Amino acid sequence: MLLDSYKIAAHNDDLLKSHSNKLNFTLSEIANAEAIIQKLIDFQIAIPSWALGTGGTRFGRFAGGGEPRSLEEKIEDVGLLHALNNASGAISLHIPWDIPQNYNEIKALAAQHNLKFDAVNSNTFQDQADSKYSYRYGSLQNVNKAIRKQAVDHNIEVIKHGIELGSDSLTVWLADGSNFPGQLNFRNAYENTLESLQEIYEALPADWKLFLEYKSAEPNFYSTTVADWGQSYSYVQKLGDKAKTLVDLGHHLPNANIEQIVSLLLMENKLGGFHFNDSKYGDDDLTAGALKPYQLFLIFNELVEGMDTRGMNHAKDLGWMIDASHNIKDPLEDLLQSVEAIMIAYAQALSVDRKALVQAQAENDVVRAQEILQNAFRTDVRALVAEARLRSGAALRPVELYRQLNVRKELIGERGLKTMATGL
Ligand code: AOS
Ligand code: ZN
Ligand code: ZN
Ligand code: ZN
Repeated sequence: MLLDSYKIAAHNDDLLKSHSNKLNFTLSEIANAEAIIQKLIDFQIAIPSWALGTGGTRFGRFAGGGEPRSLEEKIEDVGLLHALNNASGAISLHIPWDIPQNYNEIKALAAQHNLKFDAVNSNTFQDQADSKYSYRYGSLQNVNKAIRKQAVDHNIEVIKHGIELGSDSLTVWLADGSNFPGQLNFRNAYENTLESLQEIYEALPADWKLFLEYKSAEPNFYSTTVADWGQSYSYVQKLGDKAKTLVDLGHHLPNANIEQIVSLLLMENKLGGFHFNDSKYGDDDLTAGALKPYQLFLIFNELVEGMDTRGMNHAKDLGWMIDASHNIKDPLEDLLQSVEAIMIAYAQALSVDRKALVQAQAENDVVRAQEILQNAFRTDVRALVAEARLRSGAALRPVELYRQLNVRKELIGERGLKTMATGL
């Protein structure tokens, strides 16, 4: 299904008056509001192909209706999101869940929806039907060289798909680790992983990046071979300039200071990008900003400060992606909410009175520093985010319009009630 731009315009017309009132008030509150709106228009967040279907847990999965059944339908779903918010202009594929059959057709379909291909993801955490060896005891870390080679070859295969589609980064997330003390020799596991990553790194085109994601636990519960930012940093440091660390917000031990990690990685020029989501306990993959919006704001505060200091391009120099999916909400509504929360945090961070903050820090004025940050966090910037959408032809209220247009019902009509997206 394609969204009629006329319907978006009609929706905006209906809301225009109340929007203008809010916007005018916000403009009077925030000094650099115009610059913020422009940055929001440019900002895009990639949608992971695996978030378009209802996620499950190890206990079960409750599929929603009208889920995409093919790569083509996943692209159409992201196209819908992008039409509604003009901020989801890229899709991230996971191989082999999303193997393209015909590159030209897939590229043409994506172009029709104004979508680019973000990072391609490899999968060595599941055994594939046609693979010779099992990853039961790990992939890039495996004690068996032949198994490591199979995993390396898969990653190189993924890079090739990415090249065909015009992607320019590979995200590697490893489930590798151990479940019991004594199962692994940590040093050997590290060295094997490093050697395998080096082989993958050598296959990267010159203008590509390799993102190495870390995760504290799950599916292994005693050790993970790339368990935290320091371990990822140690690998990417050895690999070379094209290798960077990827921060998934749900992959930390409880109460980790993620904003400080982000600041340090950025300073070291080793921050690759993000998998945004929210969590209370672990890798919960809940909607971004659903639980800890202040943390999300503080992360963006470090990003804006660090990127501006380094003269980086906010829209292009990091990989912005969502990695969220769970088994309750309509996935498309959930993704619209995540994008909105990320844009709000970004806009708030852009509105921080940075000069005043620098001064407060220099004077050790702790109270003032907190006032400055919380003032930005508590100022309602939703009208700026909505204005960015309005100016780029998207909807003032994406979730509301999605419901008004009965998009899910239409999708169920097209695809059926009992569909199951490929993925987890
Ligand atoms: C897994 O926990 C990671 O977040 C990865 O990014 C993974 O590839 C993705 O979530 C799909 O399972
Ligand atoms: Zn992730
Ligand atoms: Zn995860
Ligand atoms: Zn996650």
